[in-house]
Amino acid sequence: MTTLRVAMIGHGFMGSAHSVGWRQAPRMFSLPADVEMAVVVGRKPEAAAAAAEQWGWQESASDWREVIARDDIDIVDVVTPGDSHAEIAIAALKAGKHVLCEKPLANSVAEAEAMAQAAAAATGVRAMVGFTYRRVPAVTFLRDLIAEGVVGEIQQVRAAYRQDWLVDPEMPLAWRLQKEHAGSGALGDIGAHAIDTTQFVTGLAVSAVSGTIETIVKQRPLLGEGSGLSGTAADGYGEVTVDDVAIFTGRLANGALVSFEATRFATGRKNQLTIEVSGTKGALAFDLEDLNSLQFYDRTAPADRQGFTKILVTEGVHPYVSAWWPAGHMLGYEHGFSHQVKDLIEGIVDGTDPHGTFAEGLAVQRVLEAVEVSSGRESAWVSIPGATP
Ligand code: SOE
Repeated sequence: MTTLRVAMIGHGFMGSAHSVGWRQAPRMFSLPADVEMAVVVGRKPEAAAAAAEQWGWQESASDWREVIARDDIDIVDVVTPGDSHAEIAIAALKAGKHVLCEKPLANSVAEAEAMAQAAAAATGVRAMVGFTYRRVPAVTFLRDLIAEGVVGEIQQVRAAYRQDWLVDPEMPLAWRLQKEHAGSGALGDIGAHAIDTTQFVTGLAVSAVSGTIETIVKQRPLLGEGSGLSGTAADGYGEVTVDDVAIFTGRLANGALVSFEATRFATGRKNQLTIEVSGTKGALAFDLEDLNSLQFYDRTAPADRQGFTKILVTEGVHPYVSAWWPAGHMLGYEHGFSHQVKDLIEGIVDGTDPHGTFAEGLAVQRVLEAVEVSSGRESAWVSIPGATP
């Protein structure tokens, strides 16, 4: 059997989640290749060495260019902040490596276009963007049910990704709050998931948007220790240069409307991605805070038996589930990362692109940019006489 050796560039929160995927997938699924966690790369040698030790990477390194040039590396997994995705992913593709890149694909449409072109030009090489929630069994199953026609013609969608970690004004200015590193704020970080999940489950592209993005807390303490979502504050304040909240309307290719929301200010909502797809024959709803189930409403059921019912997506017949525990045993946040690895390894061995292609990442990037353009236009707002502040 072939052995595929992986280099992971970056080792923050997403690096930990991806490491769990690389470690678990070969143990839980019968993969068509052996996978070796070869090297983890980070700018600070000590921190990279600690990540290697914690997750079981064979070695650590500090120069991603040197690692990409190595002949004994087959797959490059990019889990750095968005500002380096394009440079690393394109270099890896040109070096003939398969690439898994965290979402959003890039920080701009121009970068995402270059990445999609590099992926298309790289023969015999697979490229995948890490829209992990596609591979939560309930989300994959929701997609399958829609494709089977259980909701009929899609007439309306509601998609929201809501967190509350920025409600505290003393939460420090981590890279996710700086445009030069993150590209955008709630919009790109979590709105990208809401957009991608909508396009994935409906099979329909978002063709137009109209919306508003807003920064609620405009200055925050500078970051001291740590990074990402769990840093501590240092002395002094700095400017938040990305949005905290994005609320927008989208139109799907079939004409249906979508209400989108992406926020880090939904007090009490910790990590809630919800989607509800309403159609002529029924409706399906998913909530990440209850990720082992779906809600299904069947309009064709007898009138005296109608109402949303809960489907437990925990059985061997459901996507990905049979590889894990006996039926009925729950899965969690981290399992999607193993499913992503499984599909990528199968795609590499079969020579087919697993879904979540760079072209799909580019499509999401175009929607993100369109929301920002729309938000900059005052004409999106029509004032109500007598109610204007
Ligand atoms: C932080 O907002 C974050 O970790 C996102 O970056 C992830 O994509 C999402 O899975 C959870 O929240």
